[in-house]
Amino acid sequence: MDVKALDATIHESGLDAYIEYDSSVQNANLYYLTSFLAGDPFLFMRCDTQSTLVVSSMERERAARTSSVDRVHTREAYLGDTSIPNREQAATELITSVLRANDAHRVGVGHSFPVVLADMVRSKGYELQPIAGTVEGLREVKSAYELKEIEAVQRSCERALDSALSMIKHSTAVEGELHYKGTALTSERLKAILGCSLINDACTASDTIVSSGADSAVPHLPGSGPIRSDAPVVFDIFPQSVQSRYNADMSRTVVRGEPSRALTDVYDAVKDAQDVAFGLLKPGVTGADVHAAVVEFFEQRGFKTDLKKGCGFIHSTGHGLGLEVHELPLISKNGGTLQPGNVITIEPGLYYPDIGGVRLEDVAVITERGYKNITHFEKKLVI
Ligand SMILES: [Mn+2]
Repeated sequence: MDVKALDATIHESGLDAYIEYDSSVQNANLYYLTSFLAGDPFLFMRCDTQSTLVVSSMERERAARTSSVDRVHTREAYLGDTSIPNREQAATELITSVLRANDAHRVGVGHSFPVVLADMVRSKGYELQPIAGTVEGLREVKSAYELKEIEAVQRSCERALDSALSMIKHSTAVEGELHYKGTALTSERLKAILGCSLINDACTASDTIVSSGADSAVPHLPGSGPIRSDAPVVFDIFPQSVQSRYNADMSRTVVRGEPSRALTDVYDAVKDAQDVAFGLLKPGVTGADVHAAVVEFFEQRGFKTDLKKGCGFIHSTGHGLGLEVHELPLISKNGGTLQPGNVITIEPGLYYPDIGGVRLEDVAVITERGYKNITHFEKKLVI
């Protein structure tokens, strides 16, 4: 991480310091800046090119051992033993004490700094200025460590899907529904299998999508009930490593049985659209260019999009991936310029109520000369 960019923003904005007050489980920027994971809010300050954490005395030793900051201080060192029952009031006392001790009056805050706290700190005579984009910008370019961690989660994601697909491969159709070892195969059962595999790899996944038949035509419907034969089953899995906090993301669409001709055509178009996007990936190209090429490709291939009816290609081509499942850079109408070290998904999809949905999603790393696809899982419609 090149935290100098944050120092430059502080300097250029005429600020004395930058602070965050949050839980780093909730706030990816804060975890990125500190490498300190805590469910309870703590104070981070960047001031005079030094990073400081202020935590409870109970957390001091853990913060000193695990965080990446220059200094770890305790709340008690600033507030003594005084107990302030009101949470916001206690936070305000701490923040203003730390700012006072550092002679900082004009202070930058992250975009999620609580407005209640901002009002209270301002009422004590401090100037707070929201700073959007600097830390997010740092996070766009991954280090070798981050790439390694994302790839590791991606491998776990693939192992999980492999175990779920092997159940589908060993299932038989009974009146239009898949059965595995004598009982109905459901979306819920497949999600449990995916979850178990991921837990075994010290990853967690929430909101996993396993949707079949008509449900698959609604992109983010989580899916429920029996898995249909001769119909699309869309898997979209985005696990997070418990240890590193990095995420993976992968979508596949499969059919057990006989897909309709229309579904096969949709699948081929989505697969080709993904290749169109991959063909463009290199530094200097914008996410908007990549998205526009995919939109145009679908139109030329005869797959119409109707955003009002919600059918066709109705979402963006992809997104950055890291400590959050969706982060910068965007591969959409508003996508900025790609640079080496970006980790992005390429996930075109087509959705029609009468045919079903198809989505294919891989993760690519932008390299000096082009890109590297770090998703190794096969793409095969009929299994
Ligand atoms: Mn995705």
